Amino acid sequence: DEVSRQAALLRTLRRELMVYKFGIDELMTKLRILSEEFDFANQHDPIEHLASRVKSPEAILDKLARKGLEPGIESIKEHIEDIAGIRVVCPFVPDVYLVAEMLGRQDDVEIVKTKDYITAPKPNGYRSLHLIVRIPVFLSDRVERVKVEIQMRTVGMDFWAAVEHKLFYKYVGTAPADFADELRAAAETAADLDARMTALHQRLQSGQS
Ligand code: 0O2
Repeated sequence: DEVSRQAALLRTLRRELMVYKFGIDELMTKLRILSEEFDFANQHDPIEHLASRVKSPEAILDKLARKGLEPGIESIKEHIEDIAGIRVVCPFVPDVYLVAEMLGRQDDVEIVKTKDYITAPKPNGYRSLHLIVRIPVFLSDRVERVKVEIQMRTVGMDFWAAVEHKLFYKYVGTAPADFADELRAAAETAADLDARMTALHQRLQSGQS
């Protein structure tokens, strides 16, 4: 019946999720190496901090339902692209593109999809560069290529996204109309701050003061 089918799917999912965690482990090592080595070579660390998470089975099933898809392991693997998620927070906007480029140059990293919400912010003001990458994970008896979503943004964008997520992202019902305007204006203030900090950084780097 429906209940035992759901329980069986959750069991399969928990086993599969382990491999997604390994995908995260592989990519986190790559990102840490880029951070440390770029800093050594250029006296600038392009990564402020890193975070990661594997989406919970419950959240995966919720997202599947939101997309109107039938529950099943194949459908999950195909349609839920952020089961494994990494967040890369950078000091400056150019660092976001630099890290994305350095990662994309690696032979074993396949960039499946890029969504540039920095160049084209979402209507609510959300900014980030999203990459869906595929990375091989070498298991005892096979190689699995797992998809990982990497969200890359500046500290300013991260501040806005973290607070907005708490307030509204999964808000059910309609928030007052001026909330949306206020939120978008706040995102623009954060972007302005990013631009000012980037300009200061570039002046320092070019030796002017
Ligand atoms: P959660 O709770 O963060 O995990 P797709 O995956 O391409 O079918 P989706 O999910 O709309 O469609 O893709 P998109 O736009 O790339 O967004 C994926 C993730 O980006 C979201 O995951 C959020 O983490 C983040 N995100 C996207 N838009 C916003 C936003 O407006 N505000 C904030 N704070 N975060 C956002 P989840 O699973 O939707 O949510």
